[in-house]
Amino acid sequence: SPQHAWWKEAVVYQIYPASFRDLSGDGWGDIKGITSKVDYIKDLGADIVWLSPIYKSPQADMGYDIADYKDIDPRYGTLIDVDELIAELEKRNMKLMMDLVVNHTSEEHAWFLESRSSRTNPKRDWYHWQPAKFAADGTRIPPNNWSQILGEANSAWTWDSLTEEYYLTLFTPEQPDLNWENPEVRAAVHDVLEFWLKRGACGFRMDVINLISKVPGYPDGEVVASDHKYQPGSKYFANGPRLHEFLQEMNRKVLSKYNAVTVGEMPFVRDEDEIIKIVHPDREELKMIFIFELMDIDNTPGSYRMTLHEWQPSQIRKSLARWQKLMLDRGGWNSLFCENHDNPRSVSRFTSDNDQNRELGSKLLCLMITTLAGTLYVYQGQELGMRNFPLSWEPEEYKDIETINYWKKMQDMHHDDPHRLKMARTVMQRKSRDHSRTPMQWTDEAPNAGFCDKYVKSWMKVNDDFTACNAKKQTTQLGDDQLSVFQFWKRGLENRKLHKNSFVYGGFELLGPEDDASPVFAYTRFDGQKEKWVVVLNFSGEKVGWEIPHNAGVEEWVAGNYVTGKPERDTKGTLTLLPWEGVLGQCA
Ligand code: TEU
Repeated sequence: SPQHAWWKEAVVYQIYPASFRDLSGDGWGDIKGITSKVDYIKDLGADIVWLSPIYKSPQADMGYDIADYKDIDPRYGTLIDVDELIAELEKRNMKLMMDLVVNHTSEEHAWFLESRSSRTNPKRDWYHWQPAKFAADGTRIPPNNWSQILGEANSAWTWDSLTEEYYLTLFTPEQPDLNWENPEVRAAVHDVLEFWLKRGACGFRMDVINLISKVPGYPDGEVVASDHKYQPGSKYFANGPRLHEFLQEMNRKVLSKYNAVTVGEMPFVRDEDEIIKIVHPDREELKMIFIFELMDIDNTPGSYRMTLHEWQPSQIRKSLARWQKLMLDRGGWNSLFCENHDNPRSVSRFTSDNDQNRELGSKLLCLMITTLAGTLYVYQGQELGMRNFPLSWEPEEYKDIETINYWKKMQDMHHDDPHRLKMARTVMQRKSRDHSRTPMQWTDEAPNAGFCDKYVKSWMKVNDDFTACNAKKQTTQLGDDQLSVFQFWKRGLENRKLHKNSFVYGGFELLGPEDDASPVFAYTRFDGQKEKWVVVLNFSGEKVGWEIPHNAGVEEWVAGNYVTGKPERDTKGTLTLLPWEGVLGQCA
């Protein structure tokens, strides 16, 4: 069984600072607001707080465009506020994880301003500059056909009219990609790492860290989206030839000295061997990564997020079971998440979020994630069962650049086709990143649900359901008859820690069924011969029978999302699962 480490048992709570808690009264969340809620996070059972970026930034992509890695954006506070937050966390035996965004900077970063100032500037080569190409008719065209990740209709290259060259901007034109081939760039990044580790951060979530090495020559991407001028080029900019070398260098030069916790965000990669290389401890690259298989379940293959795609509940089972086994068998380490700031709410996406099912669905996902092997990540509001906002919200309520680009593109293409525009609204309601970015619902106070003062206009509208779903209600509700989603999470995390040798480190076996049509995800978790658990999850809104395997040996069903206490159910024969039901059983 895997070697024990504090960060493997730790629960990470992700905060989206703009939407967590505003104390300064400007309608934006801030660091002091976060510090004021540390007890809430501790009470839930989290050990590490990961902050999405709070650095100085023009906020073209909500802080994922950094203008100064060593300073804090005034709307969030100051470095002193961060020191205070770290101190308050440490008092409670908790730690701070920073978001490191070093595949690109903001176009307003001093490095880029210098790089752009002239072709001969010493920092010219810190970014990816390329001369224009010319079409047959003589018009200027970008160096290749890659599309922007957050604006698929556009080229990933931005023209600089001053120095008359293109520079690479994979996400948006405001986020120029750093050129990691240049050793000075890498040294500058190492210096940033050192700065935050010295200040007391325990480590980093590394934004799109698998994009830092690009295939030399920038080859054209294959044509997959024929209705687009530009194409996804991820084959040539994800997991490029020098990725392992760059990761090992970071580890050797800085991270290892602090035993830093690292989690690499790695979209696009699917190759098992490649992934194991990155997380295998012997290779000293990263401690763990975010794999996107589950997150891409409803994307059209080969496309980015703003698409719909039919999927089956059995895909959840297959994907998770595969990675559970693989990491355990091959000595890697999983990170567990089903929600973050780039995705719709998990209850809306993977289960059913209507008033009748919202709690069941949230608890079903909680039961799943708290009983799997790996380091667990919870995204703010997930512990309350926060859900997507409704279709009726006007397009103006969406604030994210990706959604804005998408809606603009759809209006350009289909302005005379109401049906297509309606479809686009549906895609936005189901897939947009905005859904996870609405303000935290702390109380039932209109109109801002305790996120900010009621006389202040919050930067983003609060989801309409805050009277039914808020932290105050869920943390104070004591009824014997019902556990709130928050309380269910709290118990789940307690049980996970109490039995960490099974749930965090233990073995995993899938308990059937094998057929694609079955929505049941059932598995055992065990600590050698010492203890064994059975988890059965129904990912459908229908009643479904599940044959308890005769060798499963369930002695008692000890928890479930329908009841507070122990579900009174047979331990042999057929288990009839109710819609969205999940149960946890203990074996003899
Ligand atoms: O996200 C990378 C990213 O955009 C992926 O979600 C990717 O688009 C998806 O897998 C494709 O289907 C990170 C940050 O989390 C995000 O907020 C930033 O906008 C982005 O990088 C740029 O920094």
